[in-house]
Amino acid sequence: MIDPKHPRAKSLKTREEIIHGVDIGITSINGLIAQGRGEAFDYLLGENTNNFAKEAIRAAAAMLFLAKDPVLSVNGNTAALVVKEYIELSNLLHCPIEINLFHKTKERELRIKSYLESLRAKNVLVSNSKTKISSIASKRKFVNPKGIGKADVVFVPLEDGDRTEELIKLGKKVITIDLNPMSRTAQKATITIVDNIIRAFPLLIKETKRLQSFKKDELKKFVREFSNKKILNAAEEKIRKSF
Ligand code: PTJ
Repeated sequence: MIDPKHPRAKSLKTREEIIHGVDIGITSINGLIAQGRGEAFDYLLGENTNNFAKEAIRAAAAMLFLAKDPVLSVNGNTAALVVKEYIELSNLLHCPIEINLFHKTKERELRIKSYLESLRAKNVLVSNSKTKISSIASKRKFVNPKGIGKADVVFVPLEDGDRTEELIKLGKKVITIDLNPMSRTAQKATITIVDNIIRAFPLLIKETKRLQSFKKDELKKFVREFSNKKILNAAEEKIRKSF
């Protein structure tokens, strides 16, 4: 039991959630290392949602609304940390959640599927061994034709790899949440929310609800005026100033 008065209570609770994910077989043991990497960047970013993240969240919500076939990609860490948020966003956007794993086993994939469905996720897709994006080096290449295969916008949080670059080459738009503004995914994505997913995802949902009543032209303006380069520079500047 974590004492709520502990100065690092939130961070300790998040660690427990990842450990629980490993215990119930939805999170890879490698997820512990990824979490540690994220924590280090969070520390340097001040452990709060900076303005550059808020700006990216607004553009991301607008882009998701404008998408024809959006899809939310989930892995072992995101399933452990923000499963309810995934389900809420997928319901708001009427879009699928697709399980896409780096340390892929069919067993873990199916366990994540059952976990999501036990929490009433309506549309959960798994990879299909016959459909692949050959240019992706890892097992992340296997996708579902009804999800990532046909999507125009893919939400790909918490991953540092070559998938984003390849999805972009295929003409898809990628939205990520990543505490490391220098990760390959952060650098190549269309929109990078540099923040902890446990803070950013609830804000993304709030913003998605707020933008529901906005006209298409207004949403397009948010996307058009967004510069990911500017956001990444601001995040790197914040990190440099923390020393
Ligand atoms: O479940 P799998 O098999 O797909 O594996 C998932 C992990 C996360 C283990 C796998 O994708 C991996 O090894 O990821 P990386 O290469 O460590 O990249 C994770 C990225 O997410 C890094 O850039 C971290 O800084 C970042 N990150 C970690 N925790 C958080 C985070 N970003 C936002 N919020 C976090 N809580």
